[in-house]
Amino acid sequence: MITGDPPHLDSETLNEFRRSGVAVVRRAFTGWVEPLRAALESNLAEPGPWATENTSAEEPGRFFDDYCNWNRIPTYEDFVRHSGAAALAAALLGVDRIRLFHEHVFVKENGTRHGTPWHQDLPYYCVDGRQTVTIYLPLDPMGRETGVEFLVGSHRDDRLYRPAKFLTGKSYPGRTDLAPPPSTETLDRSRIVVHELEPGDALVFDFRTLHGSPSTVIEGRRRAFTTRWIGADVRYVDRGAETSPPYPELNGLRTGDPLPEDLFPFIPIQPDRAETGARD
Ligand SMILES: O=C(O)CCC(=O)C(=O)O
Repeated sequence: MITGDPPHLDSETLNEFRRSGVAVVRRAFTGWVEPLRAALESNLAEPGPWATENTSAEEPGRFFDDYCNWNRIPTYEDFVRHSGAAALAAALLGVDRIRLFHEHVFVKENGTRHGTPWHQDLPYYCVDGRQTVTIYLPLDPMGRETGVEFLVGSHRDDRLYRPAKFLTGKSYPGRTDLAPPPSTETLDRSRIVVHELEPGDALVFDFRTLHGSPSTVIEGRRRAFTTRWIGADVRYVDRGAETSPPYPELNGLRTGDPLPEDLFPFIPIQPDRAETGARD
């Protein structure tokens, strides 16, 4: 197990996260890059039940994503419990108690030009609430051409867009309650930000922040390990349609119900140097 100080969150980064809905904590998890790369190889060798992958002969390269494997891949669980990610998430949200929603990995191999559609994470999920943050940990360098783009401040725009499948770009069935997301062409370019990232940096963003990535050809590999974190205000929501992750175990819950702790554990927060404060 890797130990060490939890990542330091300075007040500038915290304010940036609150204002923009996205920020970067540099070199937050550098010591975890090699162990997570190795764990991801085992995940690729043995995908979970929800993994998706492009198999179309017309599309070059390989796009792979998978989630909800943290309790079967020991390094993923170690990261969740012992990396200080929980403390970082709690500090970003200004909460005392933090729980894991799930982890999610993305792999684009050499030659892939599979973009990620503009989306917010929240409408994919069977949860709702304001205390949400993803910690996105690149396992390869990510330049501006291949990085994740964000619409700054969109977490505060008070609108959610219809989710689309990452693999096909097609809308989730039955989600006519929401309008389709805007395209790059229709977005206000002055609000788009993309951060260059090194392996081990932590890109942190709100589940409501609009983001996507371009279909630039990948040179080498582009791997990322993400963990999604939620505070106590986050509850189950019945979206009346397929969600991602699907969580069939939650069938029977009703909107507003608390989430079961065995699936979404509270993670004890280690003493931390982060500067925290109540979230507005
Ligand atoms: O890596 C990407 O291109 C997309 C990642 C993403 O959409 C996410 O983590 O929510």
